[in-house]
Amino acid sequence: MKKLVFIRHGQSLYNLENRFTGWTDVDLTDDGYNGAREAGLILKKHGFIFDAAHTSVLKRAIRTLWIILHEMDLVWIPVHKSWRLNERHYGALQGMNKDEITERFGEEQVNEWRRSATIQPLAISPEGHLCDLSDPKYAGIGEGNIPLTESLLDTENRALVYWHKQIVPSLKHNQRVIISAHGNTLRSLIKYLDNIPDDGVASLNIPNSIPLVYELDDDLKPIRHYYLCQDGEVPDGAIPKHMDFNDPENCEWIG
Ligand code: DG2
Repeated sequence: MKKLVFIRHGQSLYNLENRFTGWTDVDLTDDGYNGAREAGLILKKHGFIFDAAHTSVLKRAIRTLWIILHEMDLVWIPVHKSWRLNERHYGALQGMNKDEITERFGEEQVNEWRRSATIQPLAISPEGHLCDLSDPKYAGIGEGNIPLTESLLDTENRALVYWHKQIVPSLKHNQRVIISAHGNTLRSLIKYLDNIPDDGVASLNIPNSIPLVYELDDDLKPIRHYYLCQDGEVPDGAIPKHMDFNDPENCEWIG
């Protein structure tokens, strides 16, 4: 059996301020640091060990991973970073307050931008795009690869390139893998792994800093998955019905 742990970064500054983040490179808040620390401690308490780690090039996910590996005394393992694990590019919405945008455009429209699989929010202007290109962390990716906006499916497509090239070989070699990433990157990988149709992911919300454990068979098909959290506490919005997280057969809360 293969083991894979997904973790959405700890609370970021923009999560706290309720702003669309996307590729904006904001850091963790104090709560975000503490959440990451707790995630590391609970993984350690339950005997998890990793052979390889993957993350995005955004500091909220990188720092979350560092803190977890530090708590687990695993800072020596290989850490691979890729823009392909970045959060979904939220286009012109990046930096905007989610409540203010809802007031301006209405709940239905904003929900469509946030949760439909195929809709892209309005694109960022090419000038905003140039900022990304002048950032050394994107120097090698090629202009054509830097998005101006993305739908969830766009995010899924570029994340899956990384999945197949880097993560699948690692899992096939029986490495225990942790992926520290973002709400929408993780939604897209889970959608792929659990074969969820495009219209089935709208209610799938990934909480910050709660390890989500996947056990996979030799063909990397999920056997079961569960959140690992303190005292069986259920994180807000973490139970998408269509994935049967409520089903005791498929869900385990470990205190
Ligand atoms: C959030 C997710 O991403 O936003 O980009 O605003 O995981 O990096 O905090 P994260 C963002 P929603 O899809 O929940 O609107």
